[in-house]
Amino acid sequence: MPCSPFRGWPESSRARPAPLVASPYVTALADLPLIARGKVREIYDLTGARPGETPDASGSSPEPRLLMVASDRISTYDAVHPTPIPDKGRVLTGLSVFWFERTGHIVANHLLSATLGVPEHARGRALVVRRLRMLPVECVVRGYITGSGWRDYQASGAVSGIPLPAGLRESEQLPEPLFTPSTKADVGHDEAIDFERAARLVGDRQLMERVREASIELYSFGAAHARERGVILADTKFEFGLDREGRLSVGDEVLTPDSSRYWPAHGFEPGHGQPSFDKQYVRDWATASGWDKRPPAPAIPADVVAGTRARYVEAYERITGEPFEAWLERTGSVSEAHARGAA
Ligand code: Q0N
Repeated sequence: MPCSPFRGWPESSRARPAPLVASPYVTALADLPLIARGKVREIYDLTGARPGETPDASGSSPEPRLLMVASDRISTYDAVHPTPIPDKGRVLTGLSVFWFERTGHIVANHLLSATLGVPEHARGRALVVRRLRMLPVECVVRGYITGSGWRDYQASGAVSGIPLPAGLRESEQLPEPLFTPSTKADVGHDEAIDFERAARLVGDRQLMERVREASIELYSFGAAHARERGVILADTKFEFGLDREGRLSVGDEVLTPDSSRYWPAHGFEPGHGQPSFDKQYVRDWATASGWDKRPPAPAIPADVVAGTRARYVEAYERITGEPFEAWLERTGSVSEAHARGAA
């Protein structure tokens, strides 16, 4: 079978499974065709949901648009907990927009609007984005040696085929940021691949070189900004695609705590694993609870939910330098109670 260089462009909308966690903002979007569902986010098709614009005034077809919705679901150890973290989806969406708006000089992105076209009950947690033809690779950049990169280094002295100096300690900053792509696995874990294999998968080596360059620039920009605000951006993952004109664009979410490892700079110390800025409360509690880290993940107690929510809001405020309330106001966010039709 010939290997298609691109994913995305599903031929038609697929059958919709029931939501993993019943929540008003997810079920209220159920009339839109679902394009993709992740552990935490959903993407819906908005093409054809634009009244009076099909075809548009010029007679050309409207630009294909999607609605990307971030839920309040949280996963630890690859399992989604049944308890939501209030406002987590809005924090992540607000952070993504912060970075999209500041990195356009590095590479184009899929953001169209956080207000126009976003259903009222999803305001703050959803974005209207350009539909892209997604490249079939995950674009990971590592500034510090941790996680699977640390394991690969210990086993082979290299990460993603890139040899590294001997004697690095766990969590240590790397001499320079590394581009360490992986495959997009539909189920299970993504597989680390070297640059040459990523280039073959994408089918265009020059394009892959631009993807690597843009990825490293995005990481370096985000890491420098975060470091000035007391946060270490250890590593991050991007997804790229091509728009209708063939322009390279970054899609998905950018430099959020779900797509990145953020560590508090205070107390950073190489030689062991670092606490996660956002999820450490849940992980510490989960470990102490005796959960064996296999699905199903347990419900999270109220004090751990509150502490975790506060960390997400703190991450937003530290990185953006503005109150989280400002994001909610700018996007016309309504309370969940209001969205549910209560008082
Ligand atoms: C797309 N995925 C995988 C959210 C993240 N702009 C786009 N155009 C076409 N397709 C996609 C995007 C984007 N972003 C990306 N699936 C479709 C990542 N998803 C999984 C579900 O949660």
